[in-house]
Amino acid sequence: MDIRSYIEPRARMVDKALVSAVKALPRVHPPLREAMLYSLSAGGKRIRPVLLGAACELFGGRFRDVLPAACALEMVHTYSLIHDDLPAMDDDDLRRGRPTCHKVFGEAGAILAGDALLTSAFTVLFSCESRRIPAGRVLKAASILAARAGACGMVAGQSADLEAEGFLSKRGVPRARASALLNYIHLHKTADLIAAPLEMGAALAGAAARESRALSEFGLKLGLVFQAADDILDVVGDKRKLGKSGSDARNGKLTYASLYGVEGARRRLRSLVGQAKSKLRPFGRRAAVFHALTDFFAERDR
Ligand code: GRG
Repeated sequence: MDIRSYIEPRARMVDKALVSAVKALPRVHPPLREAMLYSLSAGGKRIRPVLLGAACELFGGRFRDVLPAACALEMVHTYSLIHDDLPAMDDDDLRRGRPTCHKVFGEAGAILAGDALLTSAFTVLFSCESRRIPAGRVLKAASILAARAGACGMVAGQSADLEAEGFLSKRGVPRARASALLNYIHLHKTADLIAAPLEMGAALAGAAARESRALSEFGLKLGLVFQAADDILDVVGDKRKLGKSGSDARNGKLTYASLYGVEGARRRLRSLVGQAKSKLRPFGRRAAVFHALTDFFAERDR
C-alpha cells in the first residue's frame, strides 16, 4: 500500500478545513486570529487527523463527515506545540520550519493563541453534529479529547517531562526508575494524543466498545513508536527536513536516545512496531492501512 498517497489528500483536506474553521469563528480579535492561523498553517504532517479519519472509515464512517473533529484535534495539538516552544518550557526558535509563534507574536501573543486554539477546538468539534453525526457520539468524542489532552493525559506527560529534565545527570539513578519515568512521559505526552484520534474516530462512527478498546490499545503502542522515532530523529535527523532545531540534549531531556543510546533506541523502536502491529490482529485485513501507518511512523524522516 502506498501510504503517502493515502495521507496526502486527507492532509490537504485538513489544511483547508482548518483555515475555514478558524476564519468562521465569530468576533475573534484580529491579531489573535492571525497568530492562531500562523501556527496552524505552518505545514504540520496532520497525522492525528488522518488517524481519526482512518478509524472512522474502519467502522464504516466517512472522513468528510468527521472533518471538524479532525480539525479540533489538530488545533489541540498545535496549541501544545506553541506552549511547548515557549521560553518557560523548551525555549525553541523554530517549529514546522518557521520561527516559533512567540518569536513572531511575543510570549503573551503565543500563550493566548494556544489558549484560543485549545478552547475553540471544542466549538469546532461540536459542529460535527450538524453533519448528521448523532449528538451522543459527538459528546463522547469531546470527552475523549478532553481526557487525553488534559490533566491526566498530555498535560500530565508534559509536567513529568519538565520535571525529569537533567534526571540522567544525577548520580546513582536506578535504570529501572528512569525507564519507568520515561514510559510515563511518552505514554502521556505523546501516546495519549495518538490514541485519542483512534478512539474519537471509533466513537464518531459508532463502533462497538470491544473494537474501540482494541484500537485504543494499538493507538498507545503506535504513540510510543512515533515518539521513539522522534527521539532518534532529534539526535540524527536532518534539521532542515524536521523544521525544528532538536533541543532534547540541550534541555537534558529523558528520551529513548538519552537513556538507551541511538542504537538501543532503534532496537526499542523495532520491538514497539511489533507490539503495535500485534494489537491489530482482531481486525485482520481491514487494518491494512494501520499496518502501513505504523511503518510510516517508524521510518519517517521528519
Ligand atoms: C504544552 C501541554 C503541553 C504539551 C506539550 C506536544 C508536546 C506536549 C511537546 C512537544 C515536544 C514533543 C517531542 C512532543 C511529543 C509529541 C510530538 C513528537 C509532537 C510533534 O508532533 P508532529 O511530529 O508535529 O506530528 P507536526 O508539526 O508534524 O504536527
